[in-house]
Amino acid sequence: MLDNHFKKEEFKESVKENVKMLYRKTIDEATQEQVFQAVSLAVKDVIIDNWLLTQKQYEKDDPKIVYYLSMEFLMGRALGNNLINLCAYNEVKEALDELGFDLNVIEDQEPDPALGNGGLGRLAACFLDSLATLGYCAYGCGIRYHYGLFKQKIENGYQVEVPDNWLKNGYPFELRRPEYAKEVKFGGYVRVEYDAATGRNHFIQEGYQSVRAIPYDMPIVGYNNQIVNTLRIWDAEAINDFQLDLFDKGEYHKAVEQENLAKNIVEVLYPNDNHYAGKELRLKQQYFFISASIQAAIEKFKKSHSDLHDLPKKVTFQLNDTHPTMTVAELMRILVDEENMTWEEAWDITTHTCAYTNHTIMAEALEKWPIELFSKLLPRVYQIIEEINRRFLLEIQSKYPGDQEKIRKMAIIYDGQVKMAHLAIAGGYSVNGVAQLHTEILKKQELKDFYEMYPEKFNNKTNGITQRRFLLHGNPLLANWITDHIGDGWITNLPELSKLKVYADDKKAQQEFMNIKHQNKVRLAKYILEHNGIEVNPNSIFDVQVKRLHEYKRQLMNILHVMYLYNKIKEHPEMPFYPRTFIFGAKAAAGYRRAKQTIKLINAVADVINNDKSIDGKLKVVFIENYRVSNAEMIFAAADVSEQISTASKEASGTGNMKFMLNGAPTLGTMDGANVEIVEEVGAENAFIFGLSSDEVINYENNGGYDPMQYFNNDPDIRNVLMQLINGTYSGGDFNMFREIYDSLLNTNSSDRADTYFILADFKSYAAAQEKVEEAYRDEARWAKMALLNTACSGKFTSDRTIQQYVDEIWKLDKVVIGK
Ligand code: GL2
Repeated sequence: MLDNHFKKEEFKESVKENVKMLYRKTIDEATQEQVFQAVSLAVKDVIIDNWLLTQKQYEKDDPKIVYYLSMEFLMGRALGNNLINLCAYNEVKEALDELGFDLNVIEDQEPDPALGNGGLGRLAACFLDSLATLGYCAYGCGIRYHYGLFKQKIENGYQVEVPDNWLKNGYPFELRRPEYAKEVKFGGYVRVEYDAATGRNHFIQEGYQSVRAIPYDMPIVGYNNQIVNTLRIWDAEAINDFQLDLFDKGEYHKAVEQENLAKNIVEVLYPNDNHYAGKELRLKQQYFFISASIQAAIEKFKKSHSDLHDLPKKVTFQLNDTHPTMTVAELMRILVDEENMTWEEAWDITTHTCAYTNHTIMAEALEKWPIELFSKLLPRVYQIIEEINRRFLLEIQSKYPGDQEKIRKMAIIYDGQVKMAHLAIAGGYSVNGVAQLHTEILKKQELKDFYEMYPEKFNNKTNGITQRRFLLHGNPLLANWITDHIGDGWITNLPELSKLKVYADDKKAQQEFMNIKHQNKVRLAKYILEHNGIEVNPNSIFDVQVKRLHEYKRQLMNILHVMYLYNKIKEHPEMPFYPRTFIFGAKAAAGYRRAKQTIKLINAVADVINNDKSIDGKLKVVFIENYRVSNAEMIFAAADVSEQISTASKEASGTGNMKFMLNGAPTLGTMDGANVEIVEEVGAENAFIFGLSSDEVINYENNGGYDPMQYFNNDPDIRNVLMQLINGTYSGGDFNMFREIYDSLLNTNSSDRADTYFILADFKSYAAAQEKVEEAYRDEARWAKMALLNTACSGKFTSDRTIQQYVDEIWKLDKVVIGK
C-alpha cells in the first residue's frame, strides 16, 4: 500500500525497473514521456492491490450498486489525481526529485483523457471521485472513444480542430478485460415464434449485424480509504474476423460491413455540448454502450442473486441526461425476451431501477429520433418502446380523459419521433434537475405536464465539484494554507472551510491569501507567455471566463464589454482605470458557426487592444488555446473574477462557477443556475449580480415584447460598440467579418428572434457590475475579505454533498469500509 507506509526506495526501484522492462533503457536515458509511463505503472501496481481488496470487500458485503451511465466522462489526467487520493503525492515528488525528475513535468506528459465535452462530462468524473471517497459501490459506464474531444489550435484567430489521439502512446491506467466481452446486435428484423407450451410469443432478432463490446476498466481511487472503484469504458471489435466462407456465400459485403461498424462506432466523441445533432452513428453509440453495460450488470447480479425481482434492491441505473435512455427499453428486452418475465413484472422492475437526470432546458439539446431510423437500427428495442408508449398513453387517457393536448405533449412516440426524455421519465422512478432554479423551471415550464402526473418522481440535486482535484491538486499553495489554519478535515468534509470565516478580517490572513493568489497569477502568466506569447501583468485584475463556447453563455457580451471599455479608455485617457486582463478559454463545437465567429472576434479584439501602446497596458485580452481539465486547474487557482454571465434560466447549473468560488474568486454573474445558491451561501455583498431574472427572461420569451433595437437607438455606447462590428475596427477594414454577429443582435435578416440571449438588455447592468468589481478591487482589504469568504463559504458545492444526497434520496446505497 502506498498510503501511510509509502516506501520511497522501493518505489524508485520499481520506476527504474519499469523503464528497463518497457524501453530497455536505464532511467537516465529515458525521456520524460517514458518516465511518465514507468511512474504510472508503478502507481498502478499499488492501485491494483487496493482494487482487488475493494472487489473482495464488495463480494463480502454485497452492497447495492449504482451504475452511472454516461456518454461522457471528462476525467482529466489521472496520475496526479491518483497520487493525491493515495496520499502519496509529496512522497512521489520527492522520490522523483531524487531520480532527477520533476513530478510536474512528468504529469504534463499525460494526455488529458477528454472523453467528454464540458460540464456534463466533468460532473460525471467528479461524481466518480466522490463515490469512491465516500465508500459507495459504483461503476461508471461509458465509451472508449479512440479520439476524445478535439484539440483546439488557434490559427489567424480562428479555431482549428486537431484530432486527439490520446491512446497513441498507450494509456497506462486502463486494463483490458476481454473475458467480460458482450455481443451487441444492430438491424435485421424480428421473427415472432409462438410457444404453445407457455402460450407466449418469443421475439427473435435475425439478419442482424453485431459487434463485440470489450470493456476497459480504469481505476477510480477514493481518497485515503483504500477503495478503488471502476470506470468501465467499452471498445468495439468485429465479431467475425474476415471470413472467406462468407465471401463464398456471397456475403462478403456483410462481413466487411460488420467490420466497419465495429471500427466506426467508438471512433470519436461527438463534439457537441448542449446540442443534439441526430446522427445515426450517435444512436449506434448509445445502444452499443447501453446494451453492453446492462447485459454486464444483469450477469453480475445473477452471479450472486437468484431472483431478478430483487434487482431494484441491489441496482440503480442512473441516466446521465437522455443519452443513455435506451436503458429503459434494453432492460425490458432482457427481462422479457431473455428472462421470460411478463411485461408487468419487467416493467415493475425497470421503473424501480432506472432514474434520470435532466441537465439542460435548451430546446436544441432535446433528443428526438426519427422512427424510421430508430426502428431500422433497433427493431426489437423499437417494438418495446412502442408497447411502452401504448401503455403510457392509456395511463394518460385514464388520468385525463379526452385530453388530446396531453397526449400530444407527453407521448413517447409522436409526430414520427421517439422522444427520449419522455421515455426516461415514464420508465424511471426519479427525475432530477441539477440546481434549485433549474429544477423549479423543469417543474413549472419544461416538464410541467410530467410533474403534474408524477410529482413524486421529481427532485433536485444541486451539482458539486471535487475539492481533491480542484483545490488539493490544482492549488497546492492555498490547500496548504487552509490546512495550516483549520486542519485537513476539509479534504473530505468541505463545509469545514467555514472555519476560515474567522480570518475574513484578519490582516495577516488576508495578505497571505492574496499573496497566494498572486503567486498563482504569476504561474498562469508564465503559462500564457509560453503558450500564447502574450505578456500579462499579474498585478492586473484577472477576469476569467472559461467554459464551452455557446451563445447562451454570452462570451459575446463579455467581449462587447471589453470593446466598450477600450472605447472609454481611448476617449478618456486620464480616467482612472485599474489594469485588467480578460481571459477567455473555450472550445466551440466544430459545426457551430456563430460560436466560432465569436472566438475569432475575441482574438481580433485581443490583437488590436494588446498591440495598442497608447493604453499603457491597462487592458489585455487573452484567449487561452485548448482549454481543458489540466489547464483549468491552474486557471481557477489564478482567477480574481469569475464570469458566470449566462442568460438567466439557460444555464442549468454550471460547475465552473463552483471551482472559481472554491479558489477564492467572487462571481460576476446573473441569477442563473447554481449562481443563485452561490450568492445564497456567500451573501450578495460578496458577489456581483446583474441582469434580467429568469422570470423576466421567460416572460419575454412567452409573451414577446423585447426589442433590442431600442437599446441600439437609445444608447450611444451600445451603438458605438455594435457599429465597430461592421465598420472594420477589428477586422482590418473587412466589413463583413463580424456582420453575422451584428445581425444576430439586431435583426432583421434572419427569421430568428433578434438577440435571442438578451445581450443588449443586460449590457448596461453588466457594465455597471463590472464597475463595482473595479471599485471593490481597489480596496485591498475589502477584496481580500471577499475572496477569502468565497472560499470559506464554498462548502456546499462539494460533489461529496451532491453524491450523499443522491445516495440518501435516490440510490439508497450501502456504505462500504475496507477491512470491516
Ligand atoms: C450541462 C449544463 O449546461 C450545465 O449547466 C450543468 O452544470 C452540466 C452538469 O449538470 O450539464 N448540460 C449539458 O448538456 N451540458 C452541460 O454542461 N453539456
